[in-house]
Amino acid sequence: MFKKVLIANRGEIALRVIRACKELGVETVAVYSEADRESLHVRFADDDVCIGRAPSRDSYLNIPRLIAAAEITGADAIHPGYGFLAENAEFAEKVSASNIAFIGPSPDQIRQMGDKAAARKLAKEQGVPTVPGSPGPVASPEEGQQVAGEIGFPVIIKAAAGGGGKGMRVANDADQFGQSFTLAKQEALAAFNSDEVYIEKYLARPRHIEIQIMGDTHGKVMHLCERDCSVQRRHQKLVEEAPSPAVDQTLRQDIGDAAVKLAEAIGYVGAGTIEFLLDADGSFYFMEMNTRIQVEHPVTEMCTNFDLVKEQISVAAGAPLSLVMNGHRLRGHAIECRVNAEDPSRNFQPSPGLITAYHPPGGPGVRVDTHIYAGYTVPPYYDSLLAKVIVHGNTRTEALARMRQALDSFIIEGVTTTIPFLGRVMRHPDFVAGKVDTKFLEREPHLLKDQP
Ligand code: MV4
Repeated sequence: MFKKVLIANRGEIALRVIRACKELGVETVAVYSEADRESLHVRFADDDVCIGRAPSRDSYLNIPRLIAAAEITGADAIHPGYGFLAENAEFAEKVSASNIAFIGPSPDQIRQMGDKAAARKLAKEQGVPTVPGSPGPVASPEEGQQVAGEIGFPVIIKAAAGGGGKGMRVANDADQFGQSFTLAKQEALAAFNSDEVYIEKYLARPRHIEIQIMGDTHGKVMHLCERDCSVQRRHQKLVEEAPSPAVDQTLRQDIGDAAVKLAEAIGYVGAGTIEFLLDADGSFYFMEMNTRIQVEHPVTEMCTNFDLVKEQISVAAGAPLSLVMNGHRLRGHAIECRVNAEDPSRNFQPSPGLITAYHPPGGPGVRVDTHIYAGYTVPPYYDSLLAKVIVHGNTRTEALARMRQALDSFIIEGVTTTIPFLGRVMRHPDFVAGKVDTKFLEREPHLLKDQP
């Protein structure tokens, strides 16, 4: 096992990783920017290093400083968390080249899945269902028109280096295609420094279903059920749950097997997520793979009774997947709501500032992953996630009642939060019925307003 782990991150995920390390008896190093001096991750870690000014490119994204911080403090491993450098192959490479273990997959695995067109090709070769579309990147608008003509409109043009929705354009007909193609290429070049794009048939109202997988260095890969993340706004997930109300045991086995097959094909090591689109007729299609621990991992932890972050660390240290994990069984239902310092009625405008009062919800089956406290100032430089409320119940109905109760008794004053909005989502008949898709919030704009 490692002796000392440096956490190359901040906020709630830094605290989450520190907790896992403490349980494993591993020492921890926090890194922080000048804006994060008062942060709890600094207080809870055994050692801490200031790595630069507030903007992330000067601190949490500065590779040489992170590696220097690990060397100075004698850390033998780095956990990247999510966001920042978590899926940066060059970072993973430089960490390893400095004789420090990267807690995550190999640089090659990160690269293979970072190229979304290549990942799609690999999925297809492995017999994992993909949406009908171009076999690889599409070079010219003429070639694109031909592919679109074959699969039929509407089509979606996606950036090969993309993911998470950037550089994506829908074309409804042949007339629109040329412009959409050009715009997708421009957006892709600006965002990812690569204008490579590929084309898929556009599904109108899919659900977002993702499979949690975990692989070890001994060639074993397993999956830990799906998460349903269909409630999103502009590709930001707002609510996640496990298991999905739209997935039965047969479908779960089929999607899970597909995910494991793809991960095995690249000898995947560590925690990963394979994203699928689920169509109304029950067909599922590979979308992309994320090679990191995700924000929404706690819903999987709650319904499998299994610690994914501890497993990430022990697998990175060379341990085989634990027996506990192999014996895991689904129990009950878990839901997560992301609480952000944002104003839903003002286009989710960020609301940084001083937290003047704070009281978290509690009770059976209620978990709050957060880094905030009364007197903490939410800095304007980073994402606006304040807390994740995760509930577990024996049934989805029980979990839903727990979530409503938890949100209603969550006090955060001083900044505007998404708590009242989340409460309305938890009471919406379509959400209660489990009948949501990725267009849910577009159809229900009144949910964004306090006075409906
Ligand atoms: C799609 C799609 C419909 N058809 N692909 C959005 C994020 C990126 N990873 C892929 N995305 C989509 N790909 C086909 N062929 C619809 C989306 C999409 C979406 C997917 C998951 C969750 C929310 C979404 C919101 C809008 C569009």
